[in-house]
Amino acid sequence: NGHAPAVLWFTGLSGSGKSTVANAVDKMLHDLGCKTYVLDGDNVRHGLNGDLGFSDTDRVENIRRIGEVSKLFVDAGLLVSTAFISPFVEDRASVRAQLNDSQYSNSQHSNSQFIEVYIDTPIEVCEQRDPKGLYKKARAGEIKNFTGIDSAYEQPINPEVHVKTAEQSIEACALQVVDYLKENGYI
Ligand code: GGZ
Repeated sequence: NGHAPAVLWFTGLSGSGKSTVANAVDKMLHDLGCKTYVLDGDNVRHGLNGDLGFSDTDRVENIRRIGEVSKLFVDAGLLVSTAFISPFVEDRASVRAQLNDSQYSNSQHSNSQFIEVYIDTPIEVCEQRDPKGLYKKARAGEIKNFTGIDSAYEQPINPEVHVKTAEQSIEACALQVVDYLKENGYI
């Protein structure tokens, strides 16, 4: 039941499907016998990061802390999936560097411990889905600094996995991630 530990770092807009795909991947990995965990808004933004909002500064700190927590789980040997917008290229690069710098001391595996998964869903589709009515509120000016409306989302430049949820099923999206792990010797 060996697998190489790593973080699957899902990034994308609100409503893009990050949590949905991350949870589907997590279930598939769990069924394959991997030790896994999912970090998302529900278990991090309400607890550890309950003091943070959505200013650029707070988002940077949000991602920094999630990077540190991910590293602990990876050190413990898990395949961790994180599902946060993580809108800034620089912050994702920092987490990547942080994970890959520490890997040789703590792991017998040579694979990269940071796998960027871009959940690439057009904003029009996210806005149409609007599961929590947040886009509507942002358009009405009731929520400020909303990603994609009046706060930036910087697309990944060279993600390890590029997933298009508007074009295929959740199952197919999740399989795309699991296949990447298989093809690259993680599982
Ligand atoms: C973006 C916001 C905002 C603003 C509240 N901008 O669809 P959701 O509801 O469940 O996911 C969004 C979540 C984003 O939190 P993250 O921790 O992933 O963001 S970041 O990585 O940028 O720190 C959305 C909700 O919180 N939400 N206000 N202004 N999303």
